Amino acid sequence: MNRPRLVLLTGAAGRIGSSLRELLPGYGYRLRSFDLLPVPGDPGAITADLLDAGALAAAMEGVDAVVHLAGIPGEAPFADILAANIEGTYRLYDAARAAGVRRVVYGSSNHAVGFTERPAEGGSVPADTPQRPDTYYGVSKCFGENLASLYADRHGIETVSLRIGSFAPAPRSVRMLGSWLSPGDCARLVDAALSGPVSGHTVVYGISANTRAWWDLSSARALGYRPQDDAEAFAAGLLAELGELSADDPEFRYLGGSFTQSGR
Ligand code: 15L
Repeated sequence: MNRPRLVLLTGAAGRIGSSLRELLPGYGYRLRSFDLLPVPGDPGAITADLLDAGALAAAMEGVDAVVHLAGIPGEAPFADILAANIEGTYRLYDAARAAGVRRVVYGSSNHAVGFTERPAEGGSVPADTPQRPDTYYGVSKCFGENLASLYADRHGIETVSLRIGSFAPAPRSVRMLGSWLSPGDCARLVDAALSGPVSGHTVVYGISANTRAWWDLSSARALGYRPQDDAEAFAAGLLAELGELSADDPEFRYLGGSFTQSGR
């Protein structure tokens, strides 16, 4: 698909949203920001809750595609996850359907498959591995992926679920030597998800070209994603400071790392 002209960005005031507001216009997109919180430096931003049907319908007017990042970004009480992530994502997809939006890029997370165990040396986890959430947060991301699939099959909305790893300017932990997503690669990934060839619902991992990665990037590469960063550049310094992970450490053993220990 050609690059969409006007893109609605939900969660625009968040960490990833703020980075995309800076970088995506360089790819030729015009952004309309939407967030519960004011978006600094963006006078056109819509400050509203996803559950505000009128505000959401107005936000969708004239939009070619949506990048949906709004929601609680980690584990929280189930009632909060239910409203912000589950009900909020349903409202988002249904407003996109009503407005005739052609493509949605959904900010999923590695925590949709967080209890997946590390494969044998040299193996990688494919994007079509069964869902295996590690938290209520992960369950909400599974819901979002499944809703994306329903809206693709029932309503023909092209949709890409990004199972984002660890978005940060630089890796800060040994786990992040595999799971890191740099800001530059995040923008490259979202550009590929907005403009690459998609039919129906596609799931991809959102990580950089990390030497130590064990999540398979082939479905992301099929969209045209060409990551340019590698956490290996930080490995010597981080390992000297923190040491290697032991094989029974959840950060080593499970895709979702320490999230698998939430609530214990
Ligand atoms: C996520 O989904 C979170 O939003 C983020 O804060 C990190 O914890 C990240 O996953 C991760 O797995 O590192």
